[in-house]
Amino acid sequence: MALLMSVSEQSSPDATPATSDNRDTWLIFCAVIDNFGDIGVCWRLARQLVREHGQPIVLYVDDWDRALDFLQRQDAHAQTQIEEQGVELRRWQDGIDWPDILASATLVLEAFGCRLPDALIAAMAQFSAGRRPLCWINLEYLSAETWVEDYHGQRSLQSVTGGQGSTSSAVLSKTFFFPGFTKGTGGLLRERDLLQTHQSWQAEQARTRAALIPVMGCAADRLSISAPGSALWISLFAYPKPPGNVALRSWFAAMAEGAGPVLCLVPAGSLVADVADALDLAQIPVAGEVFTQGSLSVAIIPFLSLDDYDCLLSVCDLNLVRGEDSFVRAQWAAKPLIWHIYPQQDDAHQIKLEAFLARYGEDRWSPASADKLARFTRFWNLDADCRKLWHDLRPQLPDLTHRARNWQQKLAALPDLASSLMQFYRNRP
Ligand code: TRH
Repeated sequence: MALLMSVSEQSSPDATPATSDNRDTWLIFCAVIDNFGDIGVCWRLARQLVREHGQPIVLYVDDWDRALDFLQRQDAHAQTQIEEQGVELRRWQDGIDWPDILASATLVLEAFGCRLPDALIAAMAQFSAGRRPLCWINLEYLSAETWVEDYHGQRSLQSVTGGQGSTSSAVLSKTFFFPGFTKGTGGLLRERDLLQTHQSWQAEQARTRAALIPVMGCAADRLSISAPGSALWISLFAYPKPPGNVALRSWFAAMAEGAGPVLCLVPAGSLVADVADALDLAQIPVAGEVFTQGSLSVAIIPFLSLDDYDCLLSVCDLNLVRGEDSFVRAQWAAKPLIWHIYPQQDDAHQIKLEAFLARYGEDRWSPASADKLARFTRFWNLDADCRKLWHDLRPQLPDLTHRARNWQQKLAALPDLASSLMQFYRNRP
């Protein structure tokens, strides 16, 4: 249960959704590959489209159980559809009557190239024949690479027949929609009041931290032992690196031997086994447990709701994030971040990582801090020894906080992804 006021629950005069036409439903398709990134992005987008644009959304999810876990809706595992915060979530399964579903839809969005069923594509062709075609979008993964601008908004034409027994055929056009960091892309997911919410959380940081402590499920006195107020707060969300996570072990050692107290907050998940190994614990810890070694306290906390996680990012002095969605959220929180990129075959992710580091460091007003951040990030991703690099990086955190704030402001000047999609839809041919 979220204790803190959520990003989108805060009242704002702009928050009233526009009136909508119920025949104008958008269908979003999400295949959960692994982890929570795919459902995280799809859910966040769906929720924002409903709340801020009054856009009716049906979100189809192939891994129903994982989606419900993510949404903390354990009550709904036996159902095949639920309504959550105005979004209609449905189990994506065989046997769906697609022509019937399409009768009220005007846009189909496949997230991250998830393959749509042939029966649905055939129904889209049938539906589109001789009338205004359905808008078909493939939402791509986020990348800071420069080619993204060239490919954003490109279309691919697909000739499709109307399916079993039908002779009608239609040319469907699929548009590739890229999130991104520049004007020539679709932008990043950002709720209307997100920055204002961060501002208020950060304006009263001590109070916000105090309010978070019960949500984190750890005894307050265990967290306070490391000098409340002066301890560096760090959130840690990263991919496990078995066997023997070298980067994590060396970084923990550096923080333990450092002069200033550090509180490292680790949401429960697959990384906890690596944490146990790095701290030489006899057992894998559970949420609520806190371990102290020298200057370092490591607290295992529950996997938070999306909004509480935003709050945590907001009041930490450094955030270690991963994948796509937590990585973007940390940028909106305007605190220094270390990104653990989702590893790809043939090390393709290294190019993406460098592309981001180049953009994030391109503001050269303080090259030393950017270089130290980039070095630590590279070592973190390569699972190399980070001990010395941490001692170099820690004094740079105030400077990196200014940089993070500048970066947030730069990104905030761009349209957000949901608004870009709405704009694209309105202007479609
Ligand atoms: O879970 P991820 O590793 O997801 C990845 C990436 O999206 C990757 O690009 C994709 O290919 C792969 O999945 C399949 O990391 P990500 O993207 O940060 O998603 C985690 C989600 O979990 C995000 O929406 C934030 C949310 N979250 C919480 O709600 N509470 C928490 O306590 C934490 C740590 C995360």
